[in-house]
Amino acid sequence: MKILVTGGAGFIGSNFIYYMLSQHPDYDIVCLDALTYAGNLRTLESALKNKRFKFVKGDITDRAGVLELFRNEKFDIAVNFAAESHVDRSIMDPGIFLSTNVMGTQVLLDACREFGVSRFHQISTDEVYGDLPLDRPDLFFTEETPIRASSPYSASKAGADLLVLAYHRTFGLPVTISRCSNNYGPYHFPEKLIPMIIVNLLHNKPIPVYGTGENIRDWLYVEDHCRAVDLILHKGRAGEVYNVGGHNEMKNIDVVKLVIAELGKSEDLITYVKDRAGHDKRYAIDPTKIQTELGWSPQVKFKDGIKTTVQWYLDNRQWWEDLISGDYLKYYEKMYLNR
Ligand code: NAD
Ligand code: TDX
Repeated sequence: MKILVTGGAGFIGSNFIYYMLSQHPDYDIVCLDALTYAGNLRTLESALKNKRFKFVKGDITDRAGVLELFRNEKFDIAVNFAAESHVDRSIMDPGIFLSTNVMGTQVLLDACREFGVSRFHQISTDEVYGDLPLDRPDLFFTEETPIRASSPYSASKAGADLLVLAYHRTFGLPVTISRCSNNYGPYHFPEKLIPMIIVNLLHNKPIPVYGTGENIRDWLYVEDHCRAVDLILHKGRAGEVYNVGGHNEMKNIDVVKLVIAELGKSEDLITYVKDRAGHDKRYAIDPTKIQTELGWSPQVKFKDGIKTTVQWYLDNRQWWEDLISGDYLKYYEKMYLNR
C-alpha cells in the first residue's frame, strides 16, 4: 500500500505520518508539502530515516508537478492535509486560502481521477458548520448540520468539501471526508492558541485572549484524530462524511488558566484583546456516526494530553524557538501590537 500525504510537514499531517509508519509496517508513505511558513522539514527528521518514507517538496496547486508525482508513484490512497489553516491569517489575506484549499484540492481530485486511487480522503474541519450559540449546550454538529462557514478559512474548507463530494457523485471517485474539532499536541505551530499559550508563558510574555475568553472549542489530542483517519481509510464508506470529536468542550479562558497552572506561571499574564472579526462562539461535535459505524472513541483525556503537550514543548525548545524568530515575529507584531 502506498499513501500520499499532502501537508505532512505541518502539525496534524506530520503526526499522521508518524502514526501510520508505526501502525502499518508494510505501508510506504510519500509526503508532498510546499514548506510554507507552517511546514517544517525538521518535524519529519525521524521519518526521513525510515526507508518506507519519502519527502517531496511541491505545491498542490502545481497541476503538472502533482500529475507527474501521481504518474511516477502510483498511489493507492491520497490523504489531503495540505491547507492554509489559520483563521486569523485568512482574515488578513483570504486569497491564498482559496488558491491552496479549494484549487489545490481540485488538482488532487483530478490527479486521483486520472491515475485512479482506491480512496481520496479530505481532512476537513468542524468550522464548515459555522458556530453554535453559547446558551444552547444541547446543540451539536452532526454530519447533517448545514454548511454555514464564518471565516474565509472555513469558507474555503467548505468549498473544498463540496467539490470533493461532487467528484464522488459526478465521477464516482471513492472519497471520504473527516470534519474534526480543534486538535492539540506536539508539532503545533505557535500561532495557534494552545502552543501560543505555552510559548508565551515560557518567555513570560502576555497571553492575548480574544474578547471575553468565553468562546468554546472542542479539543482533541492529535493522535486520536490520526486514529480516526486511519479507521476511515480502512473501514469508512466512500462518499461519506465523518465528524470527529471527543465531547471535550472548554472555554478559551479555562484552557489558558489550565496551561498557566500546568507551568506554574501567573494569571497576571492574561491580557484581554480586541475580539477576532466574526469570531465563532462555540464548536461541539456529535461523534455518534464514527463511534457506532467504525468503533472510534478518543483515548486521551484532556488533562493528560495537555500534560504531554506541555512537556513536549519543554523538551523540544529548539523546534519552536527557531520558528518564532524572523517572519513569525513580523506576523505576531502585525496581529497583536496595538490590538
Ligand atoms: P498546518 O498549517 O500546521 O500545516 C499545513 C501544511 O500544509 C504545512 O506543512 C504547509 O507547508 C502545507 N501546505 C500549505 N500550502 C500548501 C500547498 N499549496 N501545497 C502543499 N503543501 C502546502 O495545518 P494543520 O493544523 O496541521 O491542519 C492540517 C489540516 O487539518 C488542514 O486541512 C486543516 O484545515 C485541518 N484541520 C485542522 C485542525 C486543527 O485544529 N489544527 C482541526 C480540524 C481540521
Ligand atoms: O491569540 C489568540 N487568542 C485567542 O483568544 C489565538 C491565536 C486564538 N484565540 C482564540 C480564538 C479561538 O476561539 O482561541 C480559540 C482557538 O483559536 P485557534 O487556535 O486560532 O483555532 P480556531 O480558530 O478554533 O481554529 C482551529 O480549529 C479548527 C484550527 O486553527 C483550524 O485549522 C481548524 O480547522
